[in-house]
Amino acid sequence: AQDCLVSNITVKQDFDRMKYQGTWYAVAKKDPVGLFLLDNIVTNFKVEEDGTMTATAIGRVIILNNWEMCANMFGTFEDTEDPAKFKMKYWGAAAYLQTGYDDHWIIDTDYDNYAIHYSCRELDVDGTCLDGYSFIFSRYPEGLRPEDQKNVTEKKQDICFLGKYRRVAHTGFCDTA
Ligand code: DAO
Repeated sequence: AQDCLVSNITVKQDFDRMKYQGTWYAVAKKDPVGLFLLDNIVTNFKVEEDGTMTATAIGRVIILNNWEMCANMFGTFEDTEDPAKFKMKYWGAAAYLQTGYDDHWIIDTDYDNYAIHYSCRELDVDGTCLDGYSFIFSRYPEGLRPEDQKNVTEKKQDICFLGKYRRVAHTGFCDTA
């Protein structure tokens, strides 16, 4: 949407939550106000037996004045009339981690390589997004395939976040084992 109205943003057509399951590595992120997940962000989506989509996420965070840790986060997704637009309730494994209730839109994905997520937390009076965040996910921690980059850049522009992303590093900081 070149007018940047949130109501004009288009999402993935006929989003298939079954094919979206599994591991996604955040390779870039546009941060919201009150940034939480810093880097080493890995999510795992699942469809439960009743059809509900759920996710776990891990990532490096800094909480309570410079305490660096890996946050284990959980999310459950409420369906809306659009199959690619969800409401996400999220919380942490520990009480001092962030909780929230955000929009969770899948702007585009090919299920096998890349996904573009979008969440606007606060609408401006003119209908544009005043505070939002977005993850660019890849099935590979090394990043996007070169052939997916053009499309991802176009989608960043469509959601009016082009130029607002930072790279999300995967250094092994939150790797278990
Ligand atoms: O990092 O600044 C931020 C905002 C993101 C908050 C969302 C946290 C966790 C969500 C759980 C699962 C799915 C992606």
